[in-house]
Amino acid sequence: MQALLIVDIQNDFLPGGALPVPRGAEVIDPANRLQDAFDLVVATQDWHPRDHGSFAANHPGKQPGDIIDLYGISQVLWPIHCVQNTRGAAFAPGLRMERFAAVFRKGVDPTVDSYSGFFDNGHRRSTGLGEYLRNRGIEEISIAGLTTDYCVKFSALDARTLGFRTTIIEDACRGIGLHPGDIEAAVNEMRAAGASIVRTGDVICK
Ligand code: VGL
Ligand code: ZN
Repeated sequence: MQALLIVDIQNDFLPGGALPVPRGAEVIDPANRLQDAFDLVVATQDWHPRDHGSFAANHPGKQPGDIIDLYGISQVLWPIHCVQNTRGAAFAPGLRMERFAAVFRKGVDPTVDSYSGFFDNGHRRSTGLGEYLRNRGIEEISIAGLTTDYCVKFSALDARTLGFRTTIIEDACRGIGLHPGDIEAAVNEMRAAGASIVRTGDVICK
């Protein structure tokens, strides 16, 4: 049984949003077309309280891109984004949602960020995603969405650690690229962890 994991295709990560990902909107079409090739479709949603510790605005004197120690974990600071129940946190208009069997929200705890859809960055709390997929007989997870160098990457690494076969559909993902080379390095890291890197055309016959 194979699942498609759609990561954080939300307004704030698209052009015009609070933390826009270059060419982020280009993932919507492949994410839509991929869904029917899978037994199960699940999504993650970045879902922060307004006082979240990953927001630069909550640390006087700090700017987005700065790195701080957040309760013992290194944290990149971001613009305020994906605040619960705001338009920025909503899924992109145009994203097919009728096949979403479940949505896993993450980044809810103000004291710790959660790039992975499976665990917070301290690996202390599970979102329930791994157990959910395991209980439904899923052995392989394919990932599409945002962002290649953060939430896609950390979700893929956790999927590998949990023992799932893991595939990244590279053209259905886009990265932030805070520093030159970040996106390529993320792809290499996922590959080194045992993830397969494929393209949409390898998954669906058009
Ligand atoms: C993400 C930065 C902050 C992501 C979420 O979805 O990759 N990146 N929050
Ligand atoms: Zn976030």
